[in-house]
Amino acid sequence: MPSKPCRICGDDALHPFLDLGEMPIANAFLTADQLRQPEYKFRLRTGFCSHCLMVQLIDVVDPKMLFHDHYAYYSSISRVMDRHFAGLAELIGESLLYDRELPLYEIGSNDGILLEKLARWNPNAVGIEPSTNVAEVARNKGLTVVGEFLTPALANELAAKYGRAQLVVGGNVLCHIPNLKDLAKSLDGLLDEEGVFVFEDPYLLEIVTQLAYDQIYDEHVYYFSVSSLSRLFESHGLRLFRVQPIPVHGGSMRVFGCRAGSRRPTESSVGDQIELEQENGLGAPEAYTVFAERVAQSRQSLTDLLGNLKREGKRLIGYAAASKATVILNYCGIGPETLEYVCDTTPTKHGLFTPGTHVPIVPIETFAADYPDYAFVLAWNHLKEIVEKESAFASHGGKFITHIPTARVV
Ligand code: DWN
Repeated sequence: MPSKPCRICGDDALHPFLDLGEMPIANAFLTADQLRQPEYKFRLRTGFCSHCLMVQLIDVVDPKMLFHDHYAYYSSISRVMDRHFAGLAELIGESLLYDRELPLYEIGSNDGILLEKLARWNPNAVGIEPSTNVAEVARNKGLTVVGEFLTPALANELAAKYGRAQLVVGGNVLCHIPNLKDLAKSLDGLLDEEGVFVFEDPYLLEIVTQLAYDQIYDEHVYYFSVSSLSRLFESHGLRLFRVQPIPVHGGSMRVFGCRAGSRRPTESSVGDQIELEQENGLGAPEAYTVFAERVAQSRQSLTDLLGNLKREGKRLIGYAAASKATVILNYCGIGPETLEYVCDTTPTKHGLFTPGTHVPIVPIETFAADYPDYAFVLAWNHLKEIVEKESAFASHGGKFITHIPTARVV
């Protein structure tokens, strides 16, 4: 299958390195009626641009098919994420905000998990969220949310209405935006002269090291390194001045940026991280070829483990109908013949089926009512939180399975 030019720099040296096959939309959970209809699928494959170093999806799904009035992911589901965003709001409030009159904007504010904490520091906190169902949850908390995709035109409108921002923030949003040139223009329209932006996204070096291939799906168009991001921002008159690795979502990077001409000095963390990425080979295609080979081995280890347990007559279920679950189940060919069900805390997912593989999704109470032998944690990034809160499962002799980096019983 031919590759495509780089979405960032237009170079035609995009090296395809991983093909996870035909994939449904990760969050397109199905009703019983929809099981009989054909599902939208696209080829899930990634490429690396050796010119601008950006790792990206080769085929991109129209964002309007992903973020709409029934978006399945509500950010407030995890206690760990709630604590994480409380920490981010505190850091922002204590060290980055500099003028109570100037607004701040959160891109992709979802159900308001971060925005409500930021609003305690600055009453002029405005969310921008195109998935209208989750935006409504945030509005019901009394928050101001604009229910649209951020575009340069909207950025100018917002700056005219609320003022230019001392801060623009996005938690797990930047990598979801296919047109990053427009995003840079939007930042230019929104940011005050000394304004700061902060983004957190899954970090490429962690994805590669931990074999977190299930971070790769339709919503995540890019897999950032500090090297690729700093080049991108520099080409648009912006500059990273600090980076900070953070543990959430299996290993993410928090980046802090400003206008290129801002008085803020660039801190050593930026150069140090770029050096570390070079040492780990992220600037050359070979690292990605090796990654793809290890991903195939990881799949084998998982299908072997689950197959052996089934042959021993064990009862297996999936835990958490995360977006990542769609990737794992489809790429590894795991369906209802292996997993009795997937349990999940999100009420709107109950009664639906996993995209592509059609495993029924049930409430967590179903799991607790009749414990299986093994629970395969499909949101491995929440493994610690899940194991801690499900201690009764272990007391009943139940065991958890994880597949990152290779499959094992924990
Ligand atoms: O970037 C994104 C991240 C931040 O969130 C989005 N593209 C979409 C989403 O990805 P995800 O669905 O893989 O997110 P999580 O947070 O890894 O998984 C969430 C799912 O896990 C929800 O359906 C709820 C479920 N869950 C559960 O059932 N019990 C989660 C936890 C923590 C639990 O204890």
